[in-house]
Amino acid sequence: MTTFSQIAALLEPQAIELPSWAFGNSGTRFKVFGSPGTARTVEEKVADAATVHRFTGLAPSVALHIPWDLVDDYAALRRYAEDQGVALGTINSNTFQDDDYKLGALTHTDAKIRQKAIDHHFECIDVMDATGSRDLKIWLAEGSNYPGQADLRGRQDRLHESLSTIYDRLGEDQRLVLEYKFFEPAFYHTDVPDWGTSYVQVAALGERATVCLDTGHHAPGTNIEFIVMQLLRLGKLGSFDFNSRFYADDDLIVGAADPFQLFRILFEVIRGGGYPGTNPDSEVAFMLDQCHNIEAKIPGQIRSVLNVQEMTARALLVDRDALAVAQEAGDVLAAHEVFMDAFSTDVRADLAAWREERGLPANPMRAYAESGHQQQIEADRIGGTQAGWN
Ligand code: LRH
Ligand code: MN
Repeated sequence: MTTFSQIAALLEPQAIELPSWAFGNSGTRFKVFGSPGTARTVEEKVADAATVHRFTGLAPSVALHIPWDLVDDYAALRRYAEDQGVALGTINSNTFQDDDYKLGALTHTDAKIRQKAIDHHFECIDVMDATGSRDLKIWLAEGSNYPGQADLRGRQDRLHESLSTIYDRLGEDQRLVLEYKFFEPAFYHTDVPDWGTSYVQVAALGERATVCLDTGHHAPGTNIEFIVMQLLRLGKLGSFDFNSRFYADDDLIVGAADPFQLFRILFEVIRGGGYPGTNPDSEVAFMLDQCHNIEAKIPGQIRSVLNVQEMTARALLVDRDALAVAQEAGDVLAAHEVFMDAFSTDVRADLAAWREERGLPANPMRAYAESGHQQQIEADRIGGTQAGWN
């Protein structure tokens, strides 16, 4: 059995990017609840992300969503973030809230609409130039609601044409990550519904085009860790959007709904060379993509990165040699036992000590609750409009 002390150093380079929009209000079509102390500006969202990093040491960057995080001076925002102790990360485009995109954006039959959507991505790349971001993340809401409504083949061809135009605008140190989702807001077909379609589209673009895997974007029962294995094997796993769900794209705290699934995913990340602690050359980005509809947002993000760290530690505890021996021998139960021994190992006390050794609070959730920070921002952030999906 691998011991915690044998894997402790492998936890050092873990970095989980936070989504700016997790610090604003989000909800469902039924209700978006506000809550005291919620960020009102991009700067306050960045400051909240920095607070999570201060208490965990796990979240050195924050992703932006355009235009939700529109500012006049991205170079100034970059300096502000650095002063707060974080970097600006993935730039997320948005072609899902404009009336012109009702029937599509990059796939639209009208070349003028496609060009408008392409121009939006050019603007996002300009933002990346100012923020120093590497990744342009594209999630497309595009699809149809009724059979016959759309020419599925024609849309794929137009999508390739549009993505090629965007890809050609990227700088040499910049990447495009294409996120797939099997449904919603389209309910009959989605133009990028699964890993295979995303892979086919990005493989046709070039080296710096990869796939984004959002853990909430699969049909129930999908073996997500198998997809992780395959995309790593193909060298096309660009990034994760971590969250968890019981039913659909619930965007709940990662590991909350199914901690064992998170463990299995992280095991395949490690086995496939996607974890920087065991493969320093890994280029996989780890991001959260969540909405804290009813719970406080900063502690929600703290809990989330701690869940990823905890399941990473457990996955690193898998005795790979013993596992390989049992697998090679076809010893089904022995192999499963080796795997489950690691998952069943409580690493919380070891992680608490690991944090203290690094000047971090042993229990970041308790430390945040006792810090008075939440009360402070609730007192300070009076007036103005709380941030949201607009
Ligand atoms: C789409 C998605 C995408 C983001 C949005 C906030 O469901 O996962 O990654 O743009 O959530
Ligand atoms: Mn996502």
